[in-house]
Amino acid sequence: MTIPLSPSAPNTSGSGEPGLQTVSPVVALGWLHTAKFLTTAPQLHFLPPLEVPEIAFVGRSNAGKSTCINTLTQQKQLAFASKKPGRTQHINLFSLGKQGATDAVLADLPGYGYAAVPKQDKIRWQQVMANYLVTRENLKAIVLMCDPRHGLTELDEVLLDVVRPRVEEGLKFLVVLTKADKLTRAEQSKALAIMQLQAGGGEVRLFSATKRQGVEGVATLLWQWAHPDVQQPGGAGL
Ligand SMILES: Nc1nc2c(ncn2[C@@H]2O[C@H](COP(=O)(O)OP(=O)(O)O)[C@@H](O)[C@H]2O)c(=O)[nH]1
Ligand SMILES: [Mg+2]
Repeated sequence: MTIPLSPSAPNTSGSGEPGLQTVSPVVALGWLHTAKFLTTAPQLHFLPPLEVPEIAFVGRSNAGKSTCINTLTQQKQLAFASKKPGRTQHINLFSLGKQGATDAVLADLPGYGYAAVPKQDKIRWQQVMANYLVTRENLKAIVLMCDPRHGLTELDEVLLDVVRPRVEEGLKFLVVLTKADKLTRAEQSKALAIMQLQAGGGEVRLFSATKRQGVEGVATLLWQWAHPDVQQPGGAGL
């Protein structure tokens, strides 16, 4: 299925794009390294309303989401904190920025599609996810983890349907093709090309935690999305 997302997401060079500034990967990774557990909530209405940009990580179970978050933040346990009893079906928030100066938040949403989960729980989760993705006001970007060996699953497609209207209104969207080390070069190129078609105007990146492929590129993109207006006078972007 082709997803008609908003046309031409800006390139990541930062050159000449209004509101997008250049940042070194070192700065972007340093910023991500400041991630700290903020709070956890079973449903949207338990989350604190926030003003800072929020970047949500979503994907089917086992897609590599926790590993990706831990790699980006360079913290071995951060997203696995989401595995603690009682938190697996929660939305977990991590604050970013120096102490006392949170400038963005990462949201780790529960993985979906795990076969052993009872149907009732699956339905409940889909409702929580849809509610969050549609109504969370400070949500600025969605990062969808996808194992390129499986491609988009039915639930990924449901998610894309849910977020499409917001993406058309300017919400940023990135597909991270995880575990790229499991593919040959040729398979990687093919997976990238196919997903670029499916993701319409969204960004697509190959990523490998084990080979550290794509880490700097994704980090830079997230930093840019969380700091869009820094150069513009009067626009703090919050
Ligand atoms: N080879 C390889 N395996 C990975 C990579 N990222 C995750 N995995 C493995 O994929 C499995 C699921 O990863 P996890 O991060 O727990 O997925 P989640 O359920 O989406 O949070 C684990 O066995 C990871 O070790 C990667 O970049 N390369
Ligand atoms: Mg996980």
